[in-house]
Amino acid sequence: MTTAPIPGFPAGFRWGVSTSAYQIEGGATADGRGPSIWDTFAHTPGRIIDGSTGDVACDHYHRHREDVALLAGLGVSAYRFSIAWPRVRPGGTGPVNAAGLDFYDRLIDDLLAAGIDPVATLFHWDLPQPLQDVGGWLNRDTAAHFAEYADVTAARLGDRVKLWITLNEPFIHLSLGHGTGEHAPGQTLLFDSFPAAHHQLLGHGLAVSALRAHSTAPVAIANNYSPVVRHGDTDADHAAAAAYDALHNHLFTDPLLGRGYPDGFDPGVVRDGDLAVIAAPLDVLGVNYYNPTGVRAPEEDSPLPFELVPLEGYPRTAFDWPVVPDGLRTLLVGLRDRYGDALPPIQITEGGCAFDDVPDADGLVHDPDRIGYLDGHLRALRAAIDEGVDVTGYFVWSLLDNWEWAEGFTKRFGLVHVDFATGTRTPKSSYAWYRAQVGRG
Ligand code: PNW
Repeated sequence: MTTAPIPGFPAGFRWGVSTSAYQIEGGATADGRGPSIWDTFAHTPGRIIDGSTGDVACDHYHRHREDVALLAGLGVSAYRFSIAWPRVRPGGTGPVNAAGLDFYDRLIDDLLAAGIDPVATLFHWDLPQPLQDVGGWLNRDTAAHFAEYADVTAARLGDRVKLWITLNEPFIHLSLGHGTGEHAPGQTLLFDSFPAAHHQLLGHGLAVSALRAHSTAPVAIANNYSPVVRHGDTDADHAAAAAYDALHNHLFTDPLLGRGYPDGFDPGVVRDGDLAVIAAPLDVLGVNYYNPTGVRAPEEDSPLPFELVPLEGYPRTAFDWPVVPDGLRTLLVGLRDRYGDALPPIQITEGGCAFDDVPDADGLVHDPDRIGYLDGHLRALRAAIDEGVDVTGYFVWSLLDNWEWAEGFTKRFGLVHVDFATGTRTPKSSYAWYRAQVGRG
């Protein structure tokens, strides 16, 4: 499948790709890195579908020059990666590990030499295990430790990072990590997990000040959003859809944009002054979008105030996620309508899909479904921009096939195929397609 580049994106629009530390780096014990909650979780039998770990992953820690060359060949103007807190401060508190910062220092210099803006996420779910041992994000102290880590990181890298992202998808870290347990740290607290929402947000707000003390680069947070598709029309269905919408789409964004927590969702651990810290002005809102969510009223004995239902009638990815490009447009228009002037400019910090990509006899990897996915979502994004939503960038998840959390190596999201036995990288046909889209032919 070939489709022509989609015209009409604003001048200076930022085209990028995203990755995260634990999913690509490997080098789990290299140069003083300590364990994170994901090392612990992945090494616990039964947690990861294929029994794999991120010990080696894409071995990006040792192959980052090759990966920067792939980025340069792709022609993107920005690369979003994450910094591993357990490399920078392995104990979570205590001594800083200079060798950990050295790695990101080199990566950033290599990116700048290739003309690529470094976009750095500080927390993509890899909490240092010693902090989990004293309660993790359920412990208010973790917010202060996160700000200390932001401070030392920005002091070293803040002169060259072009956009900071504090947290990646605090809702997914809350819900899958602390609510239902499919992700690290594997807690199943359901609504009792809410202190971990507040403490992530507090950590974000404290980190914003730390970043601004060392860096003039703009500051963002990357939230996951999923437009709600209500099933059924009873009062109970309407209430369930509203509850899920508040949880997934408003719980983090309302306090960030100065509205406090949604009604009925107070985390119970908010102290005087916290909401002002959390509402520190943001320069950019990062939006990660994969799919909408179908919701209806729960069964009577359900512990949750909603039931999630699969959306029928759409193509599906290898993750079984429905492909609904227009959901991106409705999401963006909905954010603009809800938050109005309080909404900062948006960058789409993740979008992408998993398919079962395999090299053919000639070693080429054809992924027409991914091209179709990206083409559809970029057209929906254009439509949202045409409707007046201020969107200034788009990042594909992901540069590389990588270690997809609880799915291990079984879900391939990359524009570049990775042979996990050898580490060999092979650009897929979507890589050439995206290069044309970003304007490098
Ligand atoms: C995001 N869900 O995670 C993450 O930011 C990436 O690290 C990840 O690889 C990517 O999306 C693909 O999964 C999500 O269940 C994990 O709705 C789960 C969900 C959404 C996003």
